[in-house]
Amino acid sequence: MIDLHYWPTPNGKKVSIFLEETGTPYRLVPVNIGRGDQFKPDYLRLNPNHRMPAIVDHAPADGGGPLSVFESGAILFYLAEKSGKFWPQDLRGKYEVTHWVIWQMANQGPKLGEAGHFRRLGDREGDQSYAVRRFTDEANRLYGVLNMRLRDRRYLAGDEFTIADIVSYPWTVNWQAQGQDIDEFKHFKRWFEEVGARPGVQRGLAVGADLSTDNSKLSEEEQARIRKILYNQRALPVPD
Ligand SMILES: N[C@@H](CCC(=O)N[C@@H](CS)C(=O)NCC(=O)O)C(=O)O
Repeated sequence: MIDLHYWPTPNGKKVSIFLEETGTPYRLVPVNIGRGDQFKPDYLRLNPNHRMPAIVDHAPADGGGPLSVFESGAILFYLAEKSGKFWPQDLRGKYEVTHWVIWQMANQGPKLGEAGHFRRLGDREGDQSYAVRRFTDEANRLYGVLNMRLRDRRYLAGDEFTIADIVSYPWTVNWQAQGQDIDEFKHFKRWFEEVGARPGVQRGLAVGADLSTDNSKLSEEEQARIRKILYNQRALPVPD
C-alpha cells in the first residue's frame, strides 16, 4: 500500500492522477499546508524540504521496510518504474520522457507558480508590476514550448501518454490565473482537452476536493495567517 501525503494543489495532483490512472491502491494522508503541517517533525522526516507531496511505499520492490520518496518528479519516476506504466524503458523512449519530466520540475512548475503568486498578491507588498510581467511572460514562453512540442506529436514524449503528460498537465489547469489565453496555443489546447477528458485524470484532479478552501472567502485575518505560513519562510532552526 502507498501512503500519499497530499494537499490538492498542482504538485499533489500529479501523483493522484498517476495513482488513479493506474488503479494503484493508496491511502490519502492530508498535509494541510495552510495550517503548517509541512513543518511537523514527522513530515520533515519524509520531506526535509517541507513541501508536499511525499509518498511512503509499505511494500517496496526490494522487500525491505517502508520507503519514502519526495519531489513529485521523483515520485512519478518511482511509481512508473514500480508499476511498469507510463514510462517506456527503451533507451530513446526513456529519455524522451525523462527530459520532459525534468523540464516540468525545473521550468514549468516553478515559473507558473511564481506567475500565480505575484498575480494573486496584488499591491499588498508594494508595486509588483515587474515581477508580474516577468513571470507572466515566462509562463507565456513555456506555454509556447509546449505548443511547439505538441505541433507534430500527440503527447509530450510521442504517441504514448506518459508521466511527462501527467507531470505537466495539472499546472496548466489554471491558465487563466497565470494570465494566459490558450486560444493562442492551438496544439497545446488540443492536448489539454484530450488529457483533461481522460477519466483517470479527472478522478486524480478531484482527489481531496473536499479538503481545499477558497482562501478569498476567508476572513482577512485568516488569509493573513495563511500568507504568513506560506510566504514568509526562512531557514528552519537545526535541532540540537
Ligand atoms: N518541487 C516540489 C514542489 C512542491 C511544492 O512546492 N509544494 C507546495 C504546494 S504545490 C507546498 O507544499 N507548499 C507549502 C509551502 O509553501 O510551505 C515538488 O514538485 O514536489
